[in-house]
Amino acid sequence: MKTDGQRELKKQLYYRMLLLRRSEERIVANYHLREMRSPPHMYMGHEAVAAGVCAALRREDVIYPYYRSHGWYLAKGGDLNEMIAELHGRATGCSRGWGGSMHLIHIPSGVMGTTAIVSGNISHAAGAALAFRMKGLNAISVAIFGDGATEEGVFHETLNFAAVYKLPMIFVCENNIYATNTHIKDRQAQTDIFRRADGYGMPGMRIDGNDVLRVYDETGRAVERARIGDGPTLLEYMTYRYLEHCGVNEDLELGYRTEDEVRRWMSIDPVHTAEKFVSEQERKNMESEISAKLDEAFAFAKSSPWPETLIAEEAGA
Ligand SMILES: Cc1ncc(C[n+]2csc(CCOP(=O)(O)OP(=O)(O)O)c2C)c(N)n1
Ligand SMILES: [Mg+2]
Repeated sequence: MKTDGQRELKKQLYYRMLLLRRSEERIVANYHLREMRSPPHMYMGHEAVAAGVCAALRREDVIYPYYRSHGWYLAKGGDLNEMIAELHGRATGCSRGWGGSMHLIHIPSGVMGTTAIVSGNISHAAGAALAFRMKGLNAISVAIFGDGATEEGVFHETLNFAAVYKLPMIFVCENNIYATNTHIKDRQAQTDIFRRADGYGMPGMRIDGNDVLRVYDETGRAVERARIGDGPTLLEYMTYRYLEHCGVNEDLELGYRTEDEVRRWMSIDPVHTAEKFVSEQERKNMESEISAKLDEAFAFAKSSPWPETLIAEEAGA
């Protein structure tokens, strides 16, 4: 029974990661058509973090991701059609076509809105956690951010506040070593982000963010602590971004990282590593299901109307 449950979990985790990866690949493949005009911060390489964290959450739990957001939106259960329509600036998009890639939202599945303001979402997540406490709800809130965000004041203030009030929340840092094109060693004298937790009186740990089962397990423990009233945890997931900081291209020509480094991370690719969780037939079925969903989402986006105000403006109204 337990083994069946484990296998089902692994299948679900793999499916989730595959959906994220294939969605990103489709966005990359179509971007040159210039029909998606919103600058995308691609998630490729990070998939195990969003998939593992979101699998450990309930639907009523909420997430506050940052602008590298496609993976988080989809992993928590956001609507694919609405995301692709949003990237195309259409009225059927999750932000009615006005927000684009950095402003995804899907309240029914607990995606409370993504933001371009580095660290801006962290205090919002604490606000939600405080509201859950005040209303006597059992839900938890998750703040999601990059390594660069930990250099902002609001990160530190929110850790302190959340620890003092033992808020039902989790701090998830995706440490991909770079903030835009600057290495963490050129930005922080002490680069163990998880150690900041100790200074504020909460547990903190660094975890392999490319190992989806470990992500799921460690998040699960933090969720449990938050849910029973033991307060927040800082989880630092080590992972790597494959494409340029913003956009759909590779960026080796910029010279801030080496081909060797990129190759090393790709050799422990989270999606590829988890292929063994499913049979060949299951993988093929998942591939065709996802491909069909993406065909539908792009067709939906392209046939959707523009936001009305834009049409009115074009007509000179
Ligand atoms: C408050 C604020 N300061 C600066 C920026 C410009 N900016 C956008 S992304 C970024 C780097 C953030 O890096 P990190 O938090 O590591 O996330 P990553 O992009 O690596 O996922 C910066 C400085 C911003 N959007 N908001
Ligand atoms: Mg980073």
